[in-house]
Amino acid sequence: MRNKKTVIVSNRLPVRVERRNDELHFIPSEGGLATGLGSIYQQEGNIWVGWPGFVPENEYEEAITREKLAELNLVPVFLTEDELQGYYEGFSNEVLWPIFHYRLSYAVYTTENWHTYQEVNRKFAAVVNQQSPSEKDEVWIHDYQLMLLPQLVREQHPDIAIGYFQHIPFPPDEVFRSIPWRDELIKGVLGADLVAFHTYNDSQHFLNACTHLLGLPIQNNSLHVDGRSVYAEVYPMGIDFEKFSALAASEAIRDRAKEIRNYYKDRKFILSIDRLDYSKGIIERLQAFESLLKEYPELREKVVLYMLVVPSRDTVPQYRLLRDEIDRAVGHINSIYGVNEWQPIAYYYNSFPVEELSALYVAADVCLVTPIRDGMNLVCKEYVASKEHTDGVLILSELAGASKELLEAIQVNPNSIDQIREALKTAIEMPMQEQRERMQDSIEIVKKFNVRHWVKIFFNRLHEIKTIQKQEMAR
Ligand code: GDG
Repeated sequence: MRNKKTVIVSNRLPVRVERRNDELHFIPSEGGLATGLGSIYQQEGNIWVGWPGFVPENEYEEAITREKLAELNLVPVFLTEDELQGYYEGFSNEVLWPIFHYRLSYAVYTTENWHTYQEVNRKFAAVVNQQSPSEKDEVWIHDYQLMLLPQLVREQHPDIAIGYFQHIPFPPDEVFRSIPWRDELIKGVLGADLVAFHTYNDSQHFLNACTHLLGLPIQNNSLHVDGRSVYAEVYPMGIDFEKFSALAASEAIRDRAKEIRNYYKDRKFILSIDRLDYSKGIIERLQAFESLLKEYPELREKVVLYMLVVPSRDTVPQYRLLRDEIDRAVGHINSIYGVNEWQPIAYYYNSFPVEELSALYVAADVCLVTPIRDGMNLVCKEYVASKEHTDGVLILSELAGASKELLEAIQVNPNSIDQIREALKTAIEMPMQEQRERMQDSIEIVKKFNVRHWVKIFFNRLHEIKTIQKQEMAR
């Protein structure tokens, strides 16, 4: 008898294909999701379905890619440039991303992009359905690019277990209502048996949207949809704690961290790392740093803000504008406050290897994580995991999902320049003993609720829900 098969689906595969000098390269992702789900999709019989990150130029490239990826249990969904434009950049990143991050005025509603989003979700469904899942199989769908997919799979396979995880926030229903196609989106998600979010508020917002928009009554945390119970629950994602902790403990990384600190002459080293995104609060963070230099002139030349911004979505106009705005703000602060010996901000618009990231975490006295909205935020957890042997203080936005877990961080409202400035002052002056005690509490949480734990409890619950549903049917 065939064993149960698990199918993971996400917009991107955990391996990306790159064409360099007419040769295809297969580059594994270091992301948390790839690590957490590695032990699942790499098991024989299981697969991961997603876009491989490039557009093949001909059938030969497509065939080679398919073959190579098959060896890794990966199944590609090939998309054309037009599909990527409409589904990913257009609908996902210009409608869902801004609305789900409470930025109503950033949304651009285009019917054509909505149609492409539907078509691409159908394309993903066709690939999943080709894997001929049977009743005892399970499908775990990830994130907002694939909100229609649970229902599209359900239509073909009424009895299989389907989970959906949303990595970004779910906004209050009156914000979600702004999207012209909101009903179709939640009906799509409701094809799943378990709909999961990082925080309680997100799950409640989703349930409220189902009630207020579709008239579905809520029973505790579940809804009755077409004779099935669908559960909306909370599973905060963790990181690969062991990886970051081991990197931080290694001699090479510790040496590199020392080198970084020496280069900045042992000044208080404040670290900021994000993807380029207006949800991350980068401008406000720069304003707060300037305010620190202005209000506390004695700190000038004693601190350095090391800001790494990783290029992202720079074909979307708002992202290009944000990049220019950051360039201007950094230039302004460095030119006003800098002296020969000292530049207040070391700014990089680049992507670094994870070893360099780890050295920065080890070197940093303060990690400043102040998103205006964030589903979870993994950077702050990676910082904590790198701090078993060195001191440091985490300043964390109360509007990041991680703030619900990391209660010992200095929490700030990310829109308050004053609060961020004062938090920086407190962090810089915090006694070592207090730093250690607070960090130890955070370390325990990040260590225990790591990414493997997250995967395990999600699947356990999905199986449990399937059993409950069967019992309900039998009644
Ligand atoms: C979405 C949600 C949620 C960053 N720079 C480099 C680099 N990174 C890595 C970090 C971290 C990841 O990227 C960023 O993760 P975040 O969680 O901070 O942010 P999003 O990309 O917006 O992710 C978010 C997440 O999904 C998971 O559910 O937490 O709320 O928005 O892991 O280390 N990695 C390397 N070089 C860099 O320069 N190698």
